[in-house]
Amino acid sequence: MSTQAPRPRVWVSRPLFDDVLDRLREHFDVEVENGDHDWSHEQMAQKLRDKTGAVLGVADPVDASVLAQTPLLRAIANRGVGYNNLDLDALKNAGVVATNTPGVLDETTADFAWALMLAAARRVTEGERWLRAGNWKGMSFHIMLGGDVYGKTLGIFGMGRIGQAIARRASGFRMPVIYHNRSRVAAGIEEDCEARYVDRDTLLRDADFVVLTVPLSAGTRHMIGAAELAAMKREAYLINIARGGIVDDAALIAALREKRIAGAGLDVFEHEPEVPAEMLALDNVVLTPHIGSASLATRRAMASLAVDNLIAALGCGPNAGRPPNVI
Ligand code: 8YV
Repeated sequence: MSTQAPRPRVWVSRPLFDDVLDRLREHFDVEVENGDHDWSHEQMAQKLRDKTGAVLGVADPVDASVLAQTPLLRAIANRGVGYNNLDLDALKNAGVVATNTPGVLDETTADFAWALMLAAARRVTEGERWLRAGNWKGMSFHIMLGGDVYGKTLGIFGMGRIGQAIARRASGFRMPVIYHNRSRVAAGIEEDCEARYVDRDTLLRDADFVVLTVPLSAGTRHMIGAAELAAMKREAYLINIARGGIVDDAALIAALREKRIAGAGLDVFEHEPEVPAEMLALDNVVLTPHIGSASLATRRAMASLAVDNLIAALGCGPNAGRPPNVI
């Protein structure tokens, strides 16, 4: 009588599309959480203690303290492009492969940056709140006067795939595009995006929309603080679709309250999911709950790519041993 080797155990830290989970179930014993939950380091260690792999959300932390308690762990598939939740050095030391989901969410996230630009400048959510509150008593020429988008200067910090997708959309709005990046991108990309490289101070000084697409790291933490906000035009808008922590939220609240900039559109916050009460009280900021990549098709593509990565990283499927998106 032959006994089958036990199948590797895999943890999925948040709900995922059922048909995508079924692909994992072909290879592994899958434990999936059926509700959204923010995990502490201790809880992560406890969940991962007996697992060989995991599909994680971008807020689920893995560092050396977690890895010290997860002897079986071989691979982590982050379901997102950002990976500031992962300590890559610690993962490397522990021999754990980490992957992310680049490429599949660029256009959807770029659309959302534009949604925030348009909503902030044209006071879309503020107008809707006002209407729903029963304030609209008749046509008025003077209500909700906002800023224009067409023809204004778009400034992008971070010219990776998402930054480029944002820039390419600007030509229809006849907007000159300036960008700043750790290093200048290839001439062909600048040409395709009709984007001009400038230094950081020039971008802050000249842009009517300052859009952040940089990853969060020690080098970008609070890269937009009081001094940078003071350097922006009074008519300018700040848009953050990247990560909380890149902006000093307290400094931004002060700048918005004192109308030192015209407004902001924020999809991410320093202490997500908490949004400061002072921020909630302001009308000149559009606030959304980290949904930049949240179209159905894109979230499906992200889930599917994360699962492809995990299957391959754990030595199964057509790409066994060759996960497409090792970080
Ligand atoms: C999130 C993101 O993954 O990809 C990223 O880095 O921040 C987003 O796409 C998504 O919002 C789910 O948490």
